[in-house]
Amino acid sequence: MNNEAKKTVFSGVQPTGKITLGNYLGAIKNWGPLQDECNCIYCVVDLRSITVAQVPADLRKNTMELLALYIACGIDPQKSTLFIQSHVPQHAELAWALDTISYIGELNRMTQFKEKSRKHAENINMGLMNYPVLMASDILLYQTDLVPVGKDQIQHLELARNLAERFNSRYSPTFVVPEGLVYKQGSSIKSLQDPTSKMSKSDPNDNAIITLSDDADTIRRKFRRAVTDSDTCVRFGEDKPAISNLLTIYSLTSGESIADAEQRFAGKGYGVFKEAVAEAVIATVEPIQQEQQRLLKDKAYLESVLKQGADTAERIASKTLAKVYRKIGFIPRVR
Ligand code: AQP
Repeated sequence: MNNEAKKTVFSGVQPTGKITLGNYLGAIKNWGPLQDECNCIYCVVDLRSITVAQVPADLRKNTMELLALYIACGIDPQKSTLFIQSHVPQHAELAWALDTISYIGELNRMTQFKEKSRKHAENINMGLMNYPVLMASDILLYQTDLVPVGKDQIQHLELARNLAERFNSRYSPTFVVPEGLVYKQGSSIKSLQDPTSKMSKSDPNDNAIITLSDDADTIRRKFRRAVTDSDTCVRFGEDKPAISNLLTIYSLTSGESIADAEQRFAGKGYGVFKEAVAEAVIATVEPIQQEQQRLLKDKAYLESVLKQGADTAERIASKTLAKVYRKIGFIPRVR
């Protein structure tokens, strides 16, 4: 397929801490397989991360680790565009223009804004409220067709679609209206300590999350401590949120279907099942960790990926932004 006929895919993860199994199974794992049939653009979303206070040295470290992780998870810089959001200034510039067509009421209603405001009551900043507009800017700048996301981001994607349509109807067709790509399995991996809430990097309870940098013993210990449901049956179902979550994790990491796993663990009890989940996760993350560590030692290579990615991204982004500015009525700068 030539590049023109391919759909454009955009997605990203914030370098806000240790990347979780939720980020991996709900997002990054799905990115690699799209590379051959789509034009894929994957971003380390650092501008967004500062809506919650970050320690500068940690942010730098997390950003490079996340880039290396993308590649270790199978994103090939020769096939996909990989870059850091703050390297392409058009993201912030388009966000400003989109801000002027976003309503305070619609941003105020965002579930994640409400949740993060509760969690960070001491720092309810404008960026926290505005961040879905920045996310819309990320997506719309690349004339994105498809956005692979976990369930928690659907509401933000809906805003991106609304803003695209609003701008298109106020001026004239400018943006592609993006579609979400939410996978049936893994789009909402839950906390190991509370299966009613999602697994999140920023969860203060370390036992609630598996991170992609956890070693084998830590992973075994966390699954051993994972909460379970009241009976002892390994079965998927709405009445069994904890075991359903573990079954989903097992299925996505072992490749076995949930129905087969239910049969395999029938009558075996939770202990045996949890051990198997841990081993399947370890077998998935260990090769990724090794490759990530190898890449992190090759700073020159990572920098070359970033340079090439930012150049490609900026070329596309500046074209879209120029079009937006023209439609709004801004006078182009004379060069
Ligand atoms: N638990 C999850 N299950 C499935 N998908 C998930 N994602 C996040 N958590 C889960 C998906 O990962 C992508 C990147 O997310 P992000 O870093 O941009 O922000 P987030 O959704 O806020 O992720 P976290 O881990 O919860 O970060 P913090 O704690 O910093 O807020 C998205 O596609 C998301 O859907």
